[in-house]
Amino acid sequence: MRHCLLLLTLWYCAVNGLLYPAESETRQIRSLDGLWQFRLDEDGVGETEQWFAKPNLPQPTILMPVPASYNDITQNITIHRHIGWVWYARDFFIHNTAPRWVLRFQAAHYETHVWVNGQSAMNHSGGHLPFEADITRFISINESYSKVRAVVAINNTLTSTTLPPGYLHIYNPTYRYLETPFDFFNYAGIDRSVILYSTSNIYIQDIAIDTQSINFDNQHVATSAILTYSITIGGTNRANSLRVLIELLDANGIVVANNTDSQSRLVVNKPNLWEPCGMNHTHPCTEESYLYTLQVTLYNDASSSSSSMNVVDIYRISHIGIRTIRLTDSKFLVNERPFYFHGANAHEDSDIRGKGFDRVILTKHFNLYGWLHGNAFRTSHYPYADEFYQMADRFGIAIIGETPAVGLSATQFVSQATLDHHKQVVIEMISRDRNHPSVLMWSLANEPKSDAPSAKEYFSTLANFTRPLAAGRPITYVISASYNGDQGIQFFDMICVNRYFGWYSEPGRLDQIPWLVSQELANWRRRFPNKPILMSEYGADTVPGLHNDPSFMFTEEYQNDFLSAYHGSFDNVSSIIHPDTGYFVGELVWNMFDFATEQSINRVAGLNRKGLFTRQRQPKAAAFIMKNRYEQLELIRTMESKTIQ
Ligand code: BDP
Repeated sequence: MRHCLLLLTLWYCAVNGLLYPAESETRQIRSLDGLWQFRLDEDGVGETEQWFAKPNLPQPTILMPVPASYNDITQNITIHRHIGWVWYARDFFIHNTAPRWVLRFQAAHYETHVWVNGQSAMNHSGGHLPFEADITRFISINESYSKVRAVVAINNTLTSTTLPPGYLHIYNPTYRYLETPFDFFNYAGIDRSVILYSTSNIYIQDIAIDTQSINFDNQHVATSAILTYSITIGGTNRANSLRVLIELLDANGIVVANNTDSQSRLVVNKPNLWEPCGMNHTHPCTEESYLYTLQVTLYNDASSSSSSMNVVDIYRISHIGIRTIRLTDSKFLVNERPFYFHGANAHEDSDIRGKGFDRVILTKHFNLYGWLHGNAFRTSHYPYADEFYQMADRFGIAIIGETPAVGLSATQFVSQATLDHHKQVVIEMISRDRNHPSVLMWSLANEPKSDAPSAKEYFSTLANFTRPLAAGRPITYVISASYNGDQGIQFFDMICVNRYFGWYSEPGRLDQIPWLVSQELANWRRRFPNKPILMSEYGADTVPGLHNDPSFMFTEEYQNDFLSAYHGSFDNVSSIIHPDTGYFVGELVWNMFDFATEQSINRVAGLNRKGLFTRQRQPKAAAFIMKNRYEQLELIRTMESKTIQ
């Protein structure tokens, strides 16, 4: 993927959306998660010594669970803070029951090289996004089975052109320290699942869907919707006589629309719409959203016979939501109704696993979201595992999908290599996530130094590049610069600002917060009267169990008072409380959970403690304050003017 020529990337990589591996009548799936052989390569000699070609990695090796970040699995500080190459290896068998086998990594951080049976199979640069390769050529297809050895080398060193960037310092003579200009620990390794799946020789390679057209009657009931779609077929020996059938199934499995063109439209009468939970008159955040399934069947003859004998491939997307998105100068409309984002951002982060994907953590995350009545979060500060988006589709949680471009400074804005890589990541992220109804907006960066003069051209170029790919979503980036200093947001659709009044500025001065927040929002509004505004981060570090009355910084009382101090100013300009004059479309607390960072004098025991919940997912007092607020926000009917107590 990384080596796509840039001129070709728009076409080549955009069509290779890397469909989520799904089992079907024609596809087998096999998890390669489990314990792999693992070792550090502190001298960086593994590739020269061809460790990939040996039957075992050189000793000493240890067992490493996949998926997981390797950093916190042992008691060894050297592994915890290792910088450079590590190696993973495992053997497995492929039974010769399909003509094509694909090895897929849901993500690995950061630079990854993969060998299969001693031969180079794929390289990928960047964490947080999947990559895969057809490995059929490395296995013996004439036998009934093949023994396969997969060897993976991963380097977590960040540079000025990686996303996120990092800066390696080497002190006398070989002490290595990686400076990371962002506030989360640089966890590394095979942190998402490894999957082996099969397809036929000719196969459904990509599906792109757009549900941006719905007709409403005068009671605002949807009378019909148009889904446009495009199917890409992969494989070399293409027969001329391929035929494709696209069917949309409702939640009961009944076909409600179909088509036989590979690029066309489906018309759905009286559609059930997807909406974020708690929005207007729809389901509360504890109930599921309405989802359709798109079923694509590829036949190997042009006759109209749909016999299963002729089926070459079947792929289903089971999270199709019908909804529209539109921005006005003061509102974020979903299905032509004002939507107000409320919730807490998070990190992929938990005890022991680091950034390792874990279904227990995932499910707890969404259960807590339902409990909290949150209806939105940003995938700060990188694309999350696919499964988060699938759950968000299901429970009606809105997602702002973010690239890993956190910590960009003037150095990056003048680097063509950074811009090229940023574009590549945008393509990979949008190709992977565009079919999720929950994704309502793309954030292309977090807190870049956007008041640097060179930010103007960088973000203008990036916005122009992204807009045609954005699949109907608005684009933004998240700002820490001042309203009059920022150079780049003029090229984007929405203003998302992070502010820490009463914490990083005016520490301890809770009484100043309401005025500062109101001023801040009004200033942005004056400069950009045509763009809705959202507060994408606000929060205070809180040590659970620490109390002081009157409230002092770091206590649970302070977190309560701090968050509450922002809310009156939000409500004064809220687009749902004041439908005629409001322009403020959402509030996202920083953070849902305490999370790991580098050790520093600001981070007690290496944690950012701004969570509403601890890292073990237990509530601090502020979680109850926020639950109460979100329950009340959920009750607001947009046509009525209300204030929140
Ligand atoms: C914000 C950053 C976020 C940090 C947060 C903090 O966007 O990544 O974790 O500050 O310091 O500026 O808590």
